[in-house]
Amino acid sequence: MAVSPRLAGAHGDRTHTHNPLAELLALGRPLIMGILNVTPDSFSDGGRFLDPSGALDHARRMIAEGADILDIGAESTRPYGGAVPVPMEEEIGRLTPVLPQAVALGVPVSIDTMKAKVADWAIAAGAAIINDVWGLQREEAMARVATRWGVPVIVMHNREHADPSLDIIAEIAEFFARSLEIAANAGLPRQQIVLDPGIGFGKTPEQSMIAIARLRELKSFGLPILVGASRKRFIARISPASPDHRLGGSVAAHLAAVANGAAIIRTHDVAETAQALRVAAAIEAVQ
Ligand code: HH2
Repeated sequence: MAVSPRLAGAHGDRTHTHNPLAELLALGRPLIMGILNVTPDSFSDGGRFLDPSGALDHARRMIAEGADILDIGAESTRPYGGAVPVPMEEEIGRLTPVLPQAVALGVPVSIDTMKAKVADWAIAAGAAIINDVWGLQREEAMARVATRWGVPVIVMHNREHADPSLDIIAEIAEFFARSLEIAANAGLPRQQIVLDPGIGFGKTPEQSMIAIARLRELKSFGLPILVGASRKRFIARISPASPDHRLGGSVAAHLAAVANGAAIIRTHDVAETAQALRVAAAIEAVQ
């Protein structure tokens, strides 16, 4: 269901007046965030939506298929390394012909960026959510940008290198606690935060699976949880397949995540994910 994104102007005097994410979460069903990568090098769809009209067609298709939120990124994070850093001007240059037009489609847009200045630009252009794959811990200014605009932030767990000896749930919980402290110090209300265990980021394939299997333990923060397992490599460890052929594994992982308390699913494959979530919910409802 589309909830009209608010329109804020330049920051300072005019900030977001309501939180469209909170409205969506209040629907009481898992939400779907559709991925729109305007990058040449994303791990599964790099280069496919660099052309702005192709990107917007894809955005429209995802909304028609049931996306509640669009997550737009213009710099690959390549969870398994090899991402090419993109200068801020280039990241904004890729977003300029796509993001404002995507906002006009009527579902909340989240900006997937590690740079506070890009987040600031994107919110001024109409984005309603910040998605930070370094959980406010890479750039100090990120939390301040979110506070100034009054927008929600997705705080994702990340680390430079996987360490198989770690209790990954304890590590993620410690990371979240640090992010929440940063948010509090910046004056960002706790209820504006969504937590994400960061499937595939700084984790062994087994740790990615543990993060989904023990997701409930992260509910102790009392905040909504987002899971993005779409096409990720741990799937191929169990059932070898190229990223384009990991739909079954992605759906299985996302159903497990929702069963364990995830409120938002970040996916490349909106139609199939929406169908799977609806069928799982319908079966649950007739018990
Ligand atoms: N995964 C990716 C990117 N951003 N954001 C959140 N909150 N959670 C995730 O799991 C997540 C994310 C990686 O996937 P993708 O966007 O397809 O690849 P790339 O970063 O190479 O563009």
